[in-house]
Amino acid sequence: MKLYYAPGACSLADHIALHEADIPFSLVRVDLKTHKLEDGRAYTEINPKGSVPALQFDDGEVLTENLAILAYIADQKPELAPHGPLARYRLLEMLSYLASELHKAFHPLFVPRSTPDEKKQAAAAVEQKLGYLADKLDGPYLLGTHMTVADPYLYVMLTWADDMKIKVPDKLASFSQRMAERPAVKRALAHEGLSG
Ligand SMILES: N[C@@H](CCC(=O)N[C@@H](CS)C(=O)NCC(=O)O)C(=O)O
Repeated sequence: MKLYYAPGACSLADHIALHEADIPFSLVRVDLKTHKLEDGRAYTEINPKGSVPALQFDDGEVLTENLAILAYIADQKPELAPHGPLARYRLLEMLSYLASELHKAFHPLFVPRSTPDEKKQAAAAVEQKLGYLADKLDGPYLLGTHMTVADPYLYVMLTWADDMKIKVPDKLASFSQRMAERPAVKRALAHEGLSG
């Protein structure tokens, strides 16, 4: 299995989750400026959408979208999914919020052509959504007492917020520190050249 990634991008969530699940995989780095792989091939041959992550199975089949890849990983390792009634739907609910609300809200902050006003509005939207998640956090992890595949996704976006000097609620700053202590997070950061 191969994970197509770019250092520090949202694909870091899938990278961490694969380590947490102890699933064997190899990494293929994508240059998001040129959409090329290190061997010069066009990444769009793998994922026509051009975005990371993409997970390629040994038979060549490719799965894209954070929500789908993280849900797939949770299905391989039930410890990384929530438990209890509606658990599967609670996981999808959270992954959907992270992907379509929080991740999307960051978008103007990554686009060079965004105006300062657009960036300011985007930062305010990110803060509002982080506030919602902080209010909802009722335990060490997003969906309760144990880590699920939703947590690395939030963790990655908190690293972006930090880099962009967006105010992170205290509860989420503590969450981020808790995540950073996990061996799987340390391993993934080291593999992406991001530690230290
Ligand atoms: N809908 C996709 C979005 C993924 C996405 O936005 N990836 C960013 C990096 S965090 C990317 O690859 N941007 C470059 C591009 O789309 O060309 C998902 O949830 O997986």
